[in-house]
Amino acid sequence: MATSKPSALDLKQDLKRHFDLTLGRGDTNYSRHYLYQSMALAVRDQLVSRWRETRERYRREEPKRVSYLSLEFLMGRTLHNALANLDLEDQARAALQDYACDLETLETEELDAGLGNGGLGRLAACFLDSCATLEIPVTGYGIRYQFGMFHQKIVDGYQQEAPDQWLRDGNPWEVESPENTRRVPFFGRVVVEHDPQGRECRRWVGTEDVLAIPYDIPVPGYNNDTVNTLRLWKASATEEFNLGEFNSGSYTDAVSKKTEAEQITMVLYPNDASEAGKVLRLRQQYFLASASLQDILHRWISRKGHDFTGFAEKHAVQLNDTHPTIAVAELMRLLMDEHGLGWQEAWALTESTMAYTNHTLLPEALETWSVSLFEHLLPRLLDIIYEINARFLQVVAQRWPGDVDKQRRLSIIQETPERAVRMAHLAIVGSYSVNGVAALHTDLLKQGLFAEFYALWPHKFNNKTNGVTPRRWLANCNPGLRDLITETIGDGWIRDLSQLDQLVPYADDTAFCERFMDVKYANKQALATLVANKTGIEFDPSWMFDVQVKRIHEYKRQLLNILHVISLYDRIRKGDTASMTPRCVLIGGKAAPGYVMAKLIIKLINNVAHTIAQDEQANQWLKVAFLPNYNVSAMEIICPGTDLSEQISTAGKEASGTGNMKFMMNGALTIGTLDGANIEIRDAVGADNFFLFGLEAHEVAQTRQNYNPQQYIEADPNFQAVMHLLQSGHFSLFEPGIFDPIIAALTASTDPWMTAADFSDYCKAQEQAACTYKDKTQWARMAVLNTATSGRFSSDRTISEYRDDIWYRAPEAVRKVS
Ligand code: DL6
Repeated sequence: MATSKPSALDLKQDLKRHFDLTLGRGDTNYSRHYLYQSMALAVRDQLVSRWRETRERYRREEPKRVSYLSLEFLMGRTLHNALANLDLEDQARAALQDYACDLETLETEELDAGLGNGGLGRLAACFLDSCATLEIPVTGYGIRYQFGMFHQKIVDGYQQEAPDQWLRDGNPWEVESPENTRRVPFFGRVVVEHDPQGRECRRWVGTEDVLAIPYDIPVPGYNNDTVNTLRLWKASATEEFNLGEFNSGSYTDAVSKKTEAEQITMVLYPNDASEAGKVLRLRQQYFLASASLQDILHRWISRKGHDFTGFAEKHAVQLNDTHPTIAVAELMRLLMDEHGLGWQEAWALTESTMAYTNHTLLPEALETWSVSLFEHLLPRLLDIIYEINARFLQVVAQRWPGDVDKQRRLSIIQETPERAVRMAHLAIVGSYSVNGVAALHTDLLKQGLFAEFYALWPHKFNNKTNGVTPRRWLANCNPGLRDLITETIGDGWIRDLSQLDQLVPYADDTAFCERFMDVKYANKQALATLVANKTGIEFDPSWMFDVQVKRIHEYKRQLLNILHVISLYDRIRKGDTASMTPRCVLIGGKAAPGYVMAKLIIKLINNVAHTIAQDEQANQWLKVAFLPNYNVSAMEIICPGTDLSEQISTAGKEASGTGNMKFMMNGALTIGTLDGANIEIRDAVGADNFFLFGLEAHEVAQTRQNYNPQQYIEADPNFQAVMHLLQSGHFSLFEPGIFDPIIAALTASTDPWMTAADFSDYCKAQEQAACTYKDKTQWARMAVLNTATSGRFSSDRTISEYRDDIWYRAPEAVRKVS
């Protein structure tokens, strides 16, 4: 039965009750912060009954359940999304009337839930929205990091990191669920015993356990009554452990053990540069996998007992990258050691339950864990991995008899340079489905990184091109465009984004195009305000807004972008402005704290921006800003106000990209390489409406054989001028030589990112974009076409494909592939 919607008066009363009673605030103290908290609680009340009904429905109907295991969920803010999905925006505005505060202002009180690094974590958040909207019973399982993605400050052009205190004022969206606490073992040793039948069995003993306490966050679908759950685990020390230590008089040891246990969920992992960090990271991964699988099994056992027949028909576990892949071995352990199944039965069940998504082609991002670390931290899991590997290598030997090299390459255990567990291999061996996240990416996995696995099990491999939720990334963040689209084609597109194709004819409708660009102009004003507030740089909304926001990484080539900016600056200084289009360049993103080169690139961007800001002549044509602390909330202002979207990674390196899709939906044109989902974006919008440049993935590989960056510099006077400015210290007058490492990397024949190879072609494509921008009619047409053809990039489409091809694939097919 559908839950009734509250009136404005109901919501107002709930708001007041929470303000007065739950939070105990008085009439004279209408601080915005407490008002936000009260509104969040009032809206949560509305979610709670739907949430309970959804859980009851799932219990009654027993549909197949999907568990989405991810070390990252980059949720951003919740209030606006919840109001929009519940269709309560008008009621909330009315309820606020007495408090002299508008909804938009109130929403800025909420701190972003930044429990992710970038695309992978944000994808998980978009997927949760789509699953609830499509009414698929999916539970997200993750970690409740006390400190999420660090807060980035820019001081003298350098990135500085500060802790992200997102839980400082509590989190009104979460509900602690202590009755579902699970116990996760670590350390200890494995002993061999014999059961009454004399069969050998192995037991993990002497473990130091940590409690996993769940905090549940409701995930509402769009305008339906489904509310799914995101369950985040917090680590806590066990009571007995503390008592034991206290009784033996070791108060300080007890406290330090407690702190050690609780450190597991203290901080989102920023990089894996240090050994100490590695231990913590593996502990996080196992903690998440074990607690979540125990949760899933507990639900099964409480209904069906220890008969696991049909378990795989009722459960799928999607592994978001290799991070939670230890789940393959942990499910085996739980089924065998805790629930008495034999190896064959446990394995059949495991490999028809697990599905793995790969998100990267970068070899350095493929996780391995040293065997010695495993032995110390998770000895029983290592035991099981060895057994999985031994059985798997028999399959390899049968398929390729005598090919020892192949066995070595495919083995889950790598022997050199140190013995280590290859998590991607464990994921592929233990899963019935392996998918990439864009067509090119999946092809490259099949032809390159995982070619031998593909030869062995072609049926496991499939592509699921990423998508983003059109609620957050169009309807909610761009109300002007939402209203224009809805007025033109109705509001069906919010649930079915393919309907945007009805806008295609409007690309030739002058009045529509004018309104479309009026909305864009207003969004550019909002973006200019954000940039001015955060950086002091004034952007002119009538200029072209050229934007690159994403993690700072050499493969994403923010360096290429800033080299082009330097070339424009050089032209202005030389007076070559006759054909120039004024532009505002915005770059934003965080570098991993230990990634020295990425941090130096941020410094270069800031120094170039500063030099240009000081130059009156340059300022007539060019503004450059680096936006500090780029996050989800900032993107909600940035993507509606962007004209030109920079997607300029070295071809073959970006698995998919999702920012590219957000920009496209909001009517930005892309300048990009044939990489990741850019290829599919260009196919959808048409080559004429995309500014393409650069080497293709296969050309990158060929060019690398004999790469000579100097040759590209010498062939292009523009490039020479840029290098001259850089080398002369023009952007580092007070810190001579600081950019030498960048110059060295750019000019090295070993540069994996091939920046020099693409520079000239990139500048040509930029020139083409600048010329096109001058033709307002043409630009508007292309912008409308980008929005109109973006339907494919909805995460609803992506999730429908996961549902049909992976999660709800017929059980026979599942059995066949396993
Ligand atoms: O699939 C989501 C997202 C892709 O869009 C990006 O292209 C890809 O870089 C990112 N991958 C990761 C994983 N680790 N690394 N590197 O974040 O996934």
